[in-house]
Amino acid sequence: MPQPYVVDFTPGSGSIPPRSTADSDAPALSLNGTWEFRLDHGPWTTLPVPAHWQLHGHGAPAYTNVSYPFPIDPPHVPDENPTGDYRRSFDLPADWPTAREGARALLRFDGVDSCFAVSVNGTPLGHAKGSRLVHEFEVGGLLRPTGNTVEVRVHQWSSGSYLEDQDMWWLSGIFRDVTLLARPEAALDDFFVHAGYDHATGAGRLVVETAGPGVRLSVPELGLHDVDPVGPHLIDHVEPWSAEVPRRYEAELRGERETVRLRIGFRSVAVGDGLLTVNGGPVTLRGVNRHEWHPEHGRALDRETMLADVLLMKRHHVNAVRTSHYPPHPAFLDLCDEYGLYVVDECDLETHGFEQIGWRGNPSDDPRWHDALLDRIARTVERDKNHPSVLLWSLGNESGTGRNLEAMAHWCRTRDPERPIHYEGDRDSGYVDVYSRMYATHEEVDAIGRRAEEPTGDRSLDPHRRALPFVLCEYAHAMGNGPGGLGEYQQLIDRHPRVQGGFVWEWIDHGIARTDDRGRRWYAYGGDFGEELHDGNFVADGLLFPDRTPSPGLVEYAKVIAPVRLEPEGEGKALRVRNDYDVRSLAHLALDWTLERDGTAVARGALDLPPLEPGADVSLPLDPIPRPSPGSPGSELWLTVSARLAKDEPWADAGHEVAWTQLRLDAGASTASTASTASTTDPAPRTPDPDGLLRAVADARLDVWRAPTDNDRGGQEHALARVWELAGLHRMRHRTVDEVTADGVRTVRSRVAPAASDLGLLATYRWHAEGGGLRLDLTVEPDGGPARWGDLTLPRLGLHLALPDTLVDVTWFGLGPGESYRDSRAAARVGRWAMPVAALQTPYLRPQENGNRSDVRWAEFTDRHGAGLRVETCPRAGAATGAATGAATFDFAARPWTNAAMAAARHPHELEPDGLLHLFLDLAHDGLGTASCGPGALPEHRLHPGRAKLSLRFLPVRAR
Ligand code: IPT
Repeated sequence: MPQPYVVDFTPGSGSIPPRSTADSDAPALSLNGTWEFRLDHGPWTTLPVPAHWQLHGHGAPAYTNVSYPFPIDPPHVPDENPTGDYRRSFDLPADWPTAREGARALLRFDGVDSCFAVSVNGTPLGHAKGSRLVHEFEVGGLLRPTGNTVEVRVHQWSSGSYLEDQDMWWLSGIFRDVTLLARPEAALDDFFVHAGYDHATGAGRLVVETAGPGVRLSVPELGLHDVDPVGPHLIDHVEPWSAEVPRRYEAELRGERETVRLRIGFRSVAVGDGLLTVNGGPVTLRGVNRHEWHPEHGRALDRETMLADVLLMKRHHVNAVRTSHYPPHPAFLDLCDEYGLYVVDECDLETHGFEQIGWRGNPSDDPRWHDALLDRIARTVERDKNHPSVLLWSLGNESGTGRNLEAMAHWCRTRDPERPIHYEGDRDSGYVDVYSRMYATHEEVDAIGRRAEEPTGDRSLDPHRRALPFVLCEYAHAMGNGPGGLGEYQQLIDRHPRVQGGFVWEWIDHGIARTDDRGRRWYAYGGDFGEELHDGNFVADGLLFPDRTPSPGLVEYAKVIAPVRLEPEGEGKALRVRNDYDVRSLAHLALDWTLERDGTAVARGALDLPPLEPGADVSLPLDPIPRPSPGSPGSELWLTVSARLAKDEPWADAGHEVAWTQLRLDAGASTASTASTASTTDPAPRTPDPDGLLRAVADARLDVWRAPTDNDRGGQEHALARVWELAGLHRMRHRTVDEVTADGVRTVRSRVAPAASDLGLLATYRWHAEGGGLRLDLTVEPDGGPARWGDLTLPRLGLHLALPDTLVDVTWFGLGPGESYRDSRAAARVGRWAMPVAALQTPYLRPQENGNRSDVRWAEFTDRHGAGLRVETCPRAGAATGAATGAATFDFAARPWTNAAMAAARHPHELEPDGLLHLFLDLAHDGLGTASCGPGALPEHRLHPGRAKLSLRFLPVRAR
């Protein structure tokens, strides 16, 4: 039987009421470090604090998304309830104020998962639940100068676990800081800074509520010296705080025995006239959902990791964070204040698993849980109320609806009327100030933008909800390859003032770092620890890989949300520049340009950029840029214009690129290259034998399948991957219909089709010698016409070639340098790129289609001597133009394993090169979409079979 406190409905007992974090000069003693530890009354050992015991060899991590990993039997938990005993001793520093001097002391826990009891020197202090919430206990009278002992008993499961069903690893222990805080007599225990900004007058209004008597406030920069904190202090002119210009004023609150340092940001948040405004102006949230994650330390993050997140966000133009789904480590909010990020601070609350039983018994609507829920929101708001970065309070995530949520909203509104309230789970939005949805389709977002959405369930709430501003608290599920369709969401955000942006799900893959017996590092996901119930790699759905390398999805997002738009106009004679910042002018940016002939820079320069105000745009003539004489036929001249930081910013160095665009200056010329770089000066070919290569080329076969992406696998029984598999697209057979050679042209007609189906594609390959190599003209058409295929799309349409694996490098002219797909290619730019084949691969945590390069004019695959194969597009006599699949460019991917091997592997390190270089030369792909959680690819990005043509020339490349 568990101790009663583990499974009662209370939030705990014995702790002091929640209060603000403070940067105080009162003595503090960190109790982080090595503690004695034992699990389940086993032998004593040691464990670091902060940490999760499962990541230090005690028990194992487990991942479930929605499902509770224990029976839904609230408030009870199973008998198997891992319990960790922690203890350590400590001495007080010499200058520690003694209880005789009237000083108190508090023992502060910033995060303990999920329930704990604490005692000092043998005296119990109390117990608490609320894993990501602060709990502080009075210990003053119990302390002695030396030889103090603190003991903490932590339970993995508790009644609190029912309130903490977030989509993440179940990890236990003291995972945030433990600190002993001296509290002098008449301490400044709590304070509430209200620093409003009046955008009409530019004035600031400052009120600081404090608990202690005789407290004085100083804000030297504003001429306030030792004033009564409550004021109100009206300051004629202040510079407001915003994510774009996070201006803060240094201040001090001075009590008799304690001084607290404040950094005040003046800003006002409001919802009015259907818009969410900061400092009087509407904001566009370019956000991400951030779970705290480190591949080795789980949710025990150090400041460097938090800073790394903030810097990466700022460098990728992210301006808002939803702290999904719990208050973050307090230091993270300091960084958001300092560097400038808007925060939706979310309460540590999720009861999602109740959805699986029709929300029966949901704590959100059960009066027995009232106090626990109210305690959670109070701990959230009280701790974080003094951060200018916090714009909205969020009641929690996926907790259904109910009276307790309503009571939380009411409490919040009373305690802090200056911040609007967010909660997505109550669709009717009766007690919130912002209408929020997750994974809404483009169509629905458009309807909401027009205020033409479906009415509320309870019709009486409709006028309220319809008048609210809208945010997508989650969208564009960044799982695996994708998300597709970001650009189209951004167009809706740009078009509709009501749609004030969104938060991509999510910031980082929660992969757990492991090393295999060959010393290779890999990242574990659900199921890798033998969990009986788990949700696989659904925990790996971030814009960053676990090691914080940006994924192609983040690079795409950065391009799509760039706060400056550069658009060529007037047939390339001018450039339209638009300032999409909310408050910042463009004075901090500089424009430069580069002219490239076939990917090689031929000229560079700078352009004057006027300091445009937010929302303003201007057309800049491009005449200062020289137009070199036309190149050889088929060559391409591209202009790239970039807006870069003119000076260092706290989050990036001068020169950091904020926005860019490209335009072709000799447009109209054929995109096909005839100027082969294939050198013919060296008559003695080195490896590989060029004729052998051309023979391998001649075995090229039509290929339509791709290793399913996580998005292809999404959507359960309607998952595309399943539909394609049922149709047999992964097991196409080839039947040669006929083969004729006439006038030097070998024509092979083939029918490509899966077993047990009468669906098929007719492929006609026409091969002939041309320019020292081989030319292929391929035509594909659906047997019996496209109608036979109904709704069925093709994963991709192209060729598969098996080449020797001695080809290890690739150089190409086309979109790059990263991968791109038809609905995720905004970030790719035209250029000449080179990298090893290994670097073409994107290591999604579960192997899947990746690494595609689009709009390629030519590509060379070479061995370490520089010899190999060149593939180029070539003009097709009487080529049909205009058809989506009749393009004069191709896509390619190259990898040392097959698509089937990729689809079968569970982790990238399991993939073994099979001795060949598999080259995929494609006409088109089905879009990526975001169906792993959300809508699939938009109709215009689907690949329906139709008549398609591809003309390629294959040439040997000889070693230089
Ligand atoms: C949504 C959750 O809010 C989030 O925590 C995460 O699980 C996400 O999905 C998917 O990764 S809930 C979903 C049922 C829409």
